Amino acid sequence: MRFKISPNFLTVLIALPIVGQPVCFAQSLRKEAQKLGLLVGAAVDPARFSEPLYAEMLASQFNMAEPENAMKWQATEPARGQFNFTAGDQVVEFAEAHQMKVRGHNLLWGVFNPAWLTEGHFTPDELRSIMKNHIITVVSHYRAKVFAWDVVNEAFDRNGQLKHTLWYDRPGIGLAGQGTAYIAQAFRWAHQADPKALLFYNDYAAEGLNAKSDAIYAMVKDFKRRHVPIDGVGLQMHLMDLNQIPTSVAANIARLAALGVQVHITEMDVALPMNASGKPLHRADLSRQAKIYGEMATICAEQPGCTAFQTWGFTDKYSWIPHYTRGEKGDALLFDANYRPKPAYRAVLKAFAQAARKNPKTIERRLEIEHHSLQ
Ligand code: 9MR
Repeated sequence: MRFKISPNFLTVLIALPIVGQPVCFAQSLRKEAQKLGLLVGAAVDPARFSEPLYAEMLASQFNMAEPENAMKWQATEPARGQFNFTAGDQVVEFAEAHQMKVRGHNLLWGVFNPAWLTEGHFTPDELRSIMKNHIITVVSHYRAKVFAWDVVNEAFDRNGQLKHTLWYDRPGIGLAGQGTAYIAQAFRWAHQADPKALLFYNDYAAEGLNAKSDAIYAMVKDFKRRHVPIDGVGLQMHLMDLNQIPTSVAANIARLAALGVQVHITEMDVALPMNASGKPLHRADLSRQAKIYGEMATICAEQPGCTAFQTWGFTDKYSWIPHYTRGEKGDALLFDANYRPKPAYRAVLKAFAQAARKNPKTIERRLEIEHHSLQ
């Protein structure tokens, strides 16, 4: 199945008013990001590609896509040794048709694994071989198609301690009690399967300086020193409370960049409190949300080491937040449920445009970093 959008379709769509407001394609995040040498992405669900506005917005506004769920363990290895790449391949196909990059997510996570794995009572030796086979098979399948992988997702707790997981110590792959050794092993196997893919560690609540981001920083420093193949850190940026916005994000990005790794903002959303009819409780929150998006986009755009800015979905029609908060929070993304751009969208666009005018050296440096990493 091809998802390419024909130019004729585009023309029709440009002229089409949606709920009284014309869609304006003259502006585009991807055009502005391009000027910065920056990737701007969204988490996507290939099941929505057949929805014309979904596909059109995605292709016109973003130059990167990451499957929200389609490359996770449950999707790719639903039974032991039986791989299914159908949904993930659809993301790659869409991206190729629209000159977008694909970010892979994720190879190893302590939660949301299939029951055959969590309830299999495997020995450490068996788990080690299952993990190796999964990483090598998935990364090999997407070699030269997925340019960057979240190799390990959310391994640290808020105190900077390693979480107790199947992979670490329950029972683990034979490296329990040896700190980040199992993480290093995952990176080595991923690198073996695709030496050119950029390999990331990805986590939430580690955007600013805190115990978790300190632990990640220490791990990256140690990996770099020992030549464990790590290329970047993903800062998820799920902001669930308008009154608790991380500070010192710029300082955290700067210290990671100084170690020689890239930073991607990987899963940004800014949840708003909602009323019982599914509308924001306070209309003014839309501007607060816009301000936060704008500030984070500026921080990323102004640092050469921040090479991608991505949101977790792009339309409020499809987002994990209402489900997760049982309807208490929502409207966390850049486009509303009718695909109309929100103040947050305009804030990000403006942040990119201003950054592009501000410091051409930042852009040059970012392009150098990207070029170097893709050698
Ligand atoms: O948004 C995703 C949701 O649809 C899935 O049910 C869930 C479990 O696979 O994962 C959500 O995405 C998470 C991402 O993979 C890692 N960081 C947190 C994201 C939101 O929970």
